[in-house]
Amino acid sequence: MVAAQFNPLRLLFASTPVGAIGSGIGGGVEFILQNLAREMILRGHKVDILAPEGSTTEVDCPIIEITGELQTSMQQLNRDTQILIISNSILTRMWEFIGKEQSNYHLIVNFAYDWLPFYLSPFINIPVAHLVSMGSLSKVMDEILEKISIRFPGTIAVYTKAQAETFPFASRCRIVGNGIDLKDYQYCDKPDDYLVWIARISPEKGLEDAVEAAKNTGIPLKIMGLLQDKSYWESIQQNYLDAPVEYLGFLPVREMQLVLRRSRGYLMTHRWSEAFGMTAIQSLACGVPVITYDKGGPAEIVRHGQTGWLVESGNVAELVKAINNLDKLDRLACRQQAEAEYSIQVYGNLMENWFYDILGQTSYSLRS
Ligand code: HBI
Repeated sequence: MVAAQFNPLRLLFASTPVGAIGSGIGGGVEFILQNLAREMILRGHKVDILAPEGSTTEVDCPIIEITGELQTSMQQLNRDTQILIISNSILTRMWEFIGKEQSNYHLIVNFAYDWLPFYLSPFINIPVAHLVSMGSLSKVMDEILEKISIRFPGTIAVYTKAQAETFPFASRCRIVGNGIDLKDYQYCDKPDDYLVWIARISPEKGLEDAVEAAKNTGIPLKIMGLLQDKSYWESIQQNYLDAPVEYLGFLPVREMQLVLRRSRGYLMTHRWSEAFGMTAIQSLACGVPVITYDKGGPAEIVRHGQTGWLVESGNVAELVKAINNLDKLDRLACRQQAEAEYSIQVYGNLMENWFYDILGQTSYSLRS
């Protein structure tokens, strides 16, 4: 039994090199990494976190901080992107650390969507589990991901089927979903009269559609999230001067959920194929129905007509119709779906099983 052999697991979580944990630049990955670390520690495993300098977490485990330059976000690049090895790179330093210290761990869990961790996997003597945080973005990344999916079967995990299907090796992706600690979210059955939009304020998140819907319905919209693209936000404010919108900033989860839980509905208006949509399960956990464009991960999470509405992508008129039908949805069903499918316990089991499956594979004992 593999579990006995590796109990407790000694895990190294290699975070995203685009931003310190707590900065918000790493989006959902910052949040998932901390949730998973906390859950693994609760289960008796040892977790070290390897992350850019200045990272802070609420998890009681060592953070190994790496100094240097942050990696450029893959989201700003395109399909023909070349691989950027920058000078004084945090990413290369993270993997130099791994090369030196790998014998202290049973398993590396890589959260970075970068070429280097995948390229180096065959040269590391212990298994690397890759949690891929986005769909297909570039040819060169697809190539290295495909290579690892063949060389080390079962070591690439994604959040959703929709995300897997953006890759040519979809059938070789393990689908692990996501999970949140439901204790952090209080169910609310009597909402106030406003809507919420929660994401990094950046063009691929389609904020203008939600603002237009707020203007059309006259229902106030509270906006939360990292203000990543200031000119984009300014152009929205210029184009929708009289829209009833309010930007509350990038709030920690505790404060964010206090605003989220009292809303009538949560609008997801993403332009790109969102791999998962952490905020969708946070919303369900509060009993808040989700209105989302019918693409990517959120469309797999929301049960149309029960815990939210799926709307044709970019169709603001449909968005408005869905908002006017929010009262047809059952808020308790939203909370119950989060409890059944997205609790940290369910997620912890999925991830622990994934780790043990990787460790149980003989391919590692035959590693060159
Ligand atoms: N870009 N280069 C790079 N590496 C990452 O790990 C990365 C990224 N862009 C966004 C991102 N990770 C996370 O915000 C994902 O959750 C989207």
